[in-house]
Amino acid sequence: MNTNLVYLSLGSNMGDRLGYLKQAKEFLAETPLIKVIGKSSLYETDPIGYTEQECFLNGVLEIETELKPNVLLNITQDIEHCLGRKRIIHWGPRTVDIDILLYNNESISKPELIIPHPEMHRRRFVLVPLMELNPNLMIPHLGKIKELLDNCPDQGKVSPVLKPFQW
Ligand code: PH2
Ligand code: MG
Ligand code: MG
Repeated sequence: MNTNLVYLSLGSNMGDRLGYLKQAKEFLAETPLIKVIGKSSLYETDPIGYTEQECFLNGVLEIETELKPNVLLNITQDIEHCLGRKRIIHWGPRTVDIDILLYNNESISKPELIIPHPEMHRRRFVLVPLMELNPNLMIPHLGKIKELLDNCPDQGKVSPVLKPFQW
């Protein structure tokens, strides 16, 4: 079977944020046909978009998978649901959010799934952990990760969390 290299962005800003992120990572690692091969540090980040909400913990995982993008999307949504996510406010507070950032070098544009993630270049809480994992990454249509970070309009706080609180 051919494996695919995928980057996932995870975030939480409700309740036991670290616990939710750890559980989400474990669920992914236990899923057949998914292998977690890299994890960034976790970062404490200012909320972007809808700002009347608590700060987030954010991180990025690198996985290898034989799953097709739509199957992977269903799995990430099942995990969000299992961990108690309710969709109330668009871009609002959540126990855990798992977004597919990149799937190999592919571009996908379907109503339910757009890859590369259409907001990723506007979000330091995505670019900083992604760059930590792979500083030479080239993102389809968007270019080099380092240049995206240098030109990113978002100046919100993205600060690494202390070691004992890592996932
Ligand atoms: N997710 C959002 C909206 N805003 N802000 C931060 N800091 N981190 C997030 O994960 C986040 C956000 C929608 O998915
Ligand atoms: Mg999101
Ligand atoms: Mg999402």
